[in-house]
Amino acid sequence: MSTPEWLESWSDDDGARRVRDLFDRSFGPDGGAADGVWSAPGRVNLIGEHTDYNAGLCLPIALPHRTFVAVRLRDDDTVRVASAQTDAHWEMRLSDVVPGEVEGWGAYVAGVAWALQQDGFPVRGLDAVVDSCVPFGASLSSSAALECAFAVALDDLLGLGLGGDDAGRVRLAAACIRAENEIAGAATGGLDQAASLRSRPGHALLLDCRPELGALENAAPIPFDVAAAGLELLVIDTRAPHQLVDGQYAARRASCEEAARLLGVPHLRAVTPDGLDEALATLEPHDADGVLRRRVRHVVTETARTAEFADLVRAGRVAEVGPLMNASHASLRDDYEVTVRETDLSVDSSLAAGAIGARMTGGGFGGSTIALVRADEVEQVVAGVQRAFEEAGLRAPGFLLAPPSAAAGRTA
Ligand code: GAF
Repeated sequence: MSTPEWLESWSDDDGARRVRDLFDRSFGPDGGAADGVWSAPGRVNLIGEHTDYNAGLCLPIALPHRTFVAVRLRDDDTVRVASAQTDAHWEMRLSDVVPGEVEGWGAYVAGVAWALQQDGFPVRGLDAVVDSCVPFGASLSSSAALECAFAVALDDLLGLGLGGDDAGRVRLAAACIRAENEIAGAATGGLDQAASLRSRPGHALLLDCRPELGALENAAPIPFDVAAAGLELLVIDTRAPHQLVDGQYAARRASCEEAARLLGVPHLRAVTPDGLDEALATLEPHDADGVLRRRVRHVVTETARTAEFADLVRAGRVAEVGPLMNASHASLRDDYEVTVRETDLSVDSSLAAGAIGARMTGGGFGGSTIALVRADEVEQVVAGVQRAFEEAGLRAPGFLLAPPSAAAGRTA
């Protein structure tokens, strides 16, 4: 069997050095060094999947893997960005940034500047570079990490005063969500941006996405000390290519909105577990193939599982969450239909090799899974997954460990 590949995170010093060097190579000759370095983490969601846009509960943690940006403000409104991951510079004037008109990965950067400008802040152009150890296309929120790193950079450089407390960070998260929805054109909910901007080291963040809740009522940090329980959270990047991600994600969201409309409720959070059977019966005449009912069953049961998971963690009973993780994966596989062969195999082989719980994380259609594993069994689980992928003739997965880490902020 080949040696497992570990996807290491970078230290702050290493990340800062990389982007400062890249900045000097890309823009230095034009006018000096970057004004500073900022970074933002990717995330894994412990449980509560496809619930954020249904006003439900989710429970992410920030990863130690971060996206680093070095930024220098300009006097005009041009945004120029270079990335270690691609040769081509991305450039656009802020005045040309409008929904539907921005192509390429720079949309995540210019979109944040645009959204802050829409909020009335005096945003200017910038020269910037990006480098990242957040795996791309792995459902670990590399896009949110990019947006959030720029959000804290602009906040700092323009003196907006939002990054210093949670209420301000909620506004930065809202700008990042607008950038993603309106400029990058991905109809995602707010889970990823909240995780990247509002997480705390050593904690999971219980997000309650009901729109009627005030910014400070909708998130509660919960101590999540897996190490104290003798456990590790293992993340497995299955490297499954994303298939039709945008269309499929938008289709799931549209089904939920259609079901809520048929049920006469503002969102599916309004359907409680006690009211689920009645809601399914109401949908039946409109739902010949059963798709709407499966989607609703996932959303309602997933929020209930998330509440139970959070209660167990709060009670210091983290070692008992395994069955909830497994039930979440089964629901995402059978009712929400967002898993693929690789994520199912990763979960099944993690459990067969001794994990106490496992599930896909993020939007699905490929991407990563997580497994809660006894600390002295990590190697055994990694070997079991690696072997299962080899035997199935699949590309080797990547592995990382995920202690709950810090939110976005200034790095240097
Ligand atoms: C993606 C989206 F960006 C989030 O908003 C969330 O819906 C998640 O999929 C599924 O829980 O990460």
